[in-house]
Amino acid sequence: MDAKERTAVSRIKSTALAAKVTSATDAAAVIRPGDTVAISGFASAGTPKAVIPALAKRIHEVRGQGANFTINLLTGASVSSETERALAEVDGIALRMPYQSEPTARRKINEGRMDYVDIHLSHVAQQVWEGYYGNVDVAIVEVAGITETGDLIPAASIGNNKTWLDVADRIILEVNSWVPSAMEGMHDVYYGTALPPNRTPLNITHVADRIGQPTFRVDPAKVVAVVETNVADSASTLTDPDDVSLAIAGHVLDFFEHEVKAGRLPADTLLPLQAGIGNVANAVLGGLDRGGYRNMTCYSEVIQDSMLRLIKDGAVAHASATSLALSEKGLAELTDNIDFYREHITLRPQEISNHPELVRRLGIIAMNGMLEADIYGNVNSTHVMGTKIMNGIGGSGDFARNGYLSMFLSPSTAKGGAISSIVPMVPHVDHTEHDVQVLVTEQGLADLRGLSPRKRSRVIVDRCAHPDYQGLLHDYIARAQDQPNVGHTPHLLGEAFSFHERFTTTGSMAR
Ligand code: 0RQ
Repeated sequence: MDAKERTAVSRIKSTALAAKVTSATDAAAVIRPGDTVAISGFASAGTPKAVIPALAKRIHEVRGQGANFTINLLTGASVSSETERALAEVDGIALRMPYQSEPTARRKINEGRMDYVDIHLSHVAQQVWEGYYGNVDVAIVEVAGITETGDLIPAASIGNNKTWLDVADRIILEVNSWVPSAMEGMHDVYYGTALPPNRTPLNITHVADRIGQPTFRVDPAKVVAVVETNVADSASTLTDPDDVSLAIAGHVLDFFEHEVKAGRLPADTLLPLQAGIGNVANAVLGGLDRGGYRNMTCYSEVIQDSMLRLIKDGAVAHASATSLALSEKGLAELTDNIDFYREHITLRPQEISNHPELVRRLGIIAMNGMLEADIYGNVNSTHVMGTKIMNGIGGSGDFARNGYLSMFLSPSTAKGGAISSIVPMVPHVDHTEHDVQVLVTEQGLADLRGLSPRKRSRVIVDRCAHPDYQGLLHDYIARAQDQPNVGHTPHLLGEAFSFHERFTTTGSMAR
């Protein structure tokens, strides 16, 4: 098929780019050992489907011949597990940035076999433009189509794609005809971001405001290959809310009612919501229709299934994010009703969806997950026992630091009750006590606003710690406060981490 024939039958309407259609294997061949490769993908949506598996195969073959072949991999956030695993299994990644959640990659990072740089998602574009990661050699970006003039219609996530297309030397496009073409128009790609000292204000004062254009620009001269695919995004897995997540959601909803009564949140609409990814966040959002709220908004980085239902019911008027991280059921709901959802959803580059200026201006209610919090409100979201990375900070810091309300949610225990999520001192700090206003577990909600450290410690243990651990924690607080030269934030520094050691030696912190 020549380029002209192809534009008639495929989603590639530009003859110049249709002439560059090739196989995934040939496209992968343009990637060289040592290259920095920036790919599309944010949560489960928009990861390139064909070229990375072909690259992993090539790396495996090259390894078999005794040569080394690694790349540095930059993404939006986590990408589909299959993709991350394919490269990690062949030891193909030398450096990874910024967020991952795939077990093989996680193991290699924790074994010291893969470098990992964990940064705020809103920082990625700026740091790459500034050259912190060196030259970006190749970008592989999934799109939904190419227009006659050569502009690119984004797929189900935007992430850092605009930046990758701007900065990469060589570009591979994957045109995925599985993405509903009616998604066109849902995206708002902003081209005005500049580096200091030339940065100007972002003109978004309401969640639905648009400041950009629906497509990406690309320099056709940089496009070295175009690959056609027809593959579904891997679906996010969601389980039905369990008793713990429902209890957490219940405390959050009671708190919202309380804040409305106190005149600190608008009665009908609250303020724009941001919720992390996962079952707890999904349960909290899913429970919101209980409150009778109408025309709420959401300014977040991912849209999960529960958001679609809230939009359909009229509880949410508009949701802005950078990715549609939906389950199989959610994907079907979206694609079956895409004309409706296009009017209520805006997808933006992640430096805009997570922008501190906008999070502060819009007055976001930020709700994120955590591994553990300490008795003063410092939060560890990323490092188990202070050393082993779980996923990464993701966008949680972008929202928590700048939100109108900053909430962290978690079950009160992990590993079947063997670990307390409330500890004397977190062994790794992602969110400091200054950025954490509310902690919630299934046990209750601790409102830390306006409280001194000593008062915070009592409220956190009384409201959020599991009863099995309350005695131990109160004992710690009492002994810490009962020292000479006790200080503003009492601690028994020699003992603070034995809470964790107790777990490693006995198998349970409760024993
Ligand atoms: O591991 O499944 O092997 O048992 O951590 O814990 O309770 O299922 O909760 O899925 O919401 O994840 C902080 C990791 C929570 C997540 C974190 C173990 C636990 C389980 C997961 P198993 P849960 P979640 C938007 C915002 C940072 C990024 C962020 C996260 C596993 O919320 O990555 O917020 N946050 N992004 O057993 C040892 C503890 C533990 C523990 C839990 N105290 N000690 N293990 N676990 N607590 C999203 C994006 O940016 C894309």
